Amino acid sequence: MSGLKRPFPLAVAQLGPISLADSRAAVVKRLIALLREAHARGAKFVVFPELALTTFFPRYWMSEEEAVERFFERSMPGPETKPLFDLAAEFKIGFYLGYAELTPDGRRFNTAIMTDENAKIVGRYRKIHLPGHSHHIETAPFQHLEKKFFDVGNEGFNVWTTQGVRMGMCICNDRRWAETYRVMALQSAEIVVLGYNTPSVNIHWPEAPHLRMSSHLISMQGNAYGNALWVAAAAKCGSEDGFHMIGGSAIVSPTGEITALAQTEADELIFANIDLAIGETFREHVFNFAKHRRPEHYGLIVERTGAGAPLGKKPD
Ligand code: ING
Repeated sequence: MSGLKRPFPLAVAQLGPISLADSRAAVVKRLIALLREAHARGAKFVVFPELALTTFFPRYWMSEEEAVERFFERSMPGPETKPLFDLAAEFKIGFYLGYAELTPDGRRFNTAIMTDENAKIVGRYRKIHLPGHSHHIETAPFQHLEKKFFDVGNEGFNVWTTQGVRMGMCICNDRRWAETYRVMALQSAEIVVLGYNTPSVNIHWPEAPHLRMSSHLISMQGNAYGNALWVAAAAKCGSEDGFHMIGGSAIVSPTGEITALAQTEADELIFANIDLAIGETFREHVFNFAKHRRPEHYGLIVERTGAGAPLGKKPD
């Protein structure tokens, strides 16, 4: 008799580099190979990376029009991605897929969708925390132009129930912000799934490369623990036309422990038959929000955007 009380077989499909020269069709073939491996492992859900269909194009200066032309999807699924949806439906596997979304009325989002076991889209998330800048930084070895190419997500952080699991989504930089997880945990999320593209080099100050990996992992470990969540994160990584991004795809437990971690910077599937009952235990005791939280003292979190003056309450 397995010790797992509420098992859910979960896979994270890490992608190695995608070059500017790679077609969407070639990338979808790689996604399908990873989906087949997930199926062989018995997974019920697979997490693919952020902007999983193309190279991480926000590193390049170009006009919004050129970016839209070359890197955005007008429909999901589209002709190139339909084979992935069809095979997922055959395998009865749900998935998270990140891509650049062009809406019919011309808005641009860094988006992820979640499908159920019949490849029906049940959730959509548009990235809220857009890092980087919108102007050209002459001195930088590459750009990080998410604020130029994408609008801020307009649909908030949501949680959907799929295959009996309450699952939320976020994207990349969102994983560094405590609010991301708390808003979903307050909607009773059990798992947060996300994709990311994280450059190894910091263009703003000479940050030691190892810190890119540690901040990536502690952001998820700390917030998984603090919100009694499973967190599953899929990297697109390795050197894309000479621009390196970290790997470190991981499945993180509500205990804060890393349950599975990628070993390479290439296409690689990691897998864990996670026990959702672990989160239930932490939500019952340590992080029983209803019992222990005191929102009357948290006002600044939503009243202020940037840091301001201390409240300086005088003892009466
Ligand atoms: N990439 C990076 C990320 O948040 C970054 C950008 C790296 C911001 C490190 C701050 C520190 O992982 C994306 N795409 O958000």
